[in-house]
Amino acid sequence: MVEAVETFDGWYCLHDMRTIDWTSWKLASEAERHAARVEFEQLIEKWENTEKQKEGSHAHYKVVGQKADILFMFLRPTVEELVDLETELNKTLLADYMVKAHSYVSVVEISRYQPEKEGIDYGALPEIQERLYPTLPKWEYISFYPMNRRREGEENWYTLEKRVRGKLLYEHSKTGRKYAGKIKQIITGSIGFDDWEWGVTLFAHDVLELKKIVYEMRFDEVSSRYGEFGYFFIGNKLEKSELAAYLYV
Ligand code: 76R
Repeated sequence: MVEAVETFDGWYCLHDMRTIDWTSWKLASEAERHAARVEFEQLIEKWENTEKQKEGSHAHYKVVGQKADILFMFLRPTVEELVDLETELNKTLLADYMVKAHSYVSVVEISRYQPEKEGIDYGALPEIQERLYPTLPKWEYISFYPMNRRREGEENWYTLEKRVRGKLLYEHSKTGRKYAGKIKQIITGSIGFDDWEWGVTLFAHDVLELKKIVYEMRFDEVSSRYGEFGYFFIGNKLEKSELAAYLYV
């Protein structure tokens, strides 16, 4: 049957990319810059507390290339919390020196293609809970990109039977599992939320593994025939402790 697959949906997700306006930042007084940094560190501490309470998670990376300077990724139980968080960030002193570069709104998603035994509440399983409400890994590199499933002539994901889609995704997962321990992936769904259908966020210790997994997956039928890719953001971890060194010129 050609039908939608059920999904488990977890925390709501905002990818927020900003470019630092170095010119105005350099013109700010020492006192202004100090106040902006301290206030920002306090905001990060607030996010850290939320993460400790398991009420959300966050990550911040230095973007390489000219698409942005900082990439924030936030996970929260509700969209309201994401909006409040974004507004709080917008109101900081540091935000006066940042230009919005990009954003992406989605929700952590696990699709339920594999047959499920009756009587088991899969959504309640600890391994599923951990994936729906993840504490983001503090790994060295991140890659974020949005993607679609194609619907063009013979290559139409949305006219394939669910069983066939499940099989293709199962093949895809076998490629994915080869990268266990090297890549951590978070798939977020964004149909109805943002311009693409899914957001892919990958974390890696070794930046080259990002290229390797994405390249290898291009040969899986689910990507070669049905994958359409947007733009890529790639970044290196920005530690709270290096914020001063990063900001001061
Ligand atoms: O949820 C599961 O783990 C079951 C198997 C699985 C599904 C259903 C799985 C495993 N993925 C699934 C769904 Mn995936 N994934 C991507 C990308 O660049 C590219 O070509 C694709 C980007 C990567 C790198 C990746 C990694 N996956 C999806 C979906 C939703 C499709 C839908 O519902 O139509 C997308 C868009 C997507 C894309 N995937 C895995 C990985 C990895 C590493 C795994 C193995 C995870 C593990 O078992 O440890």
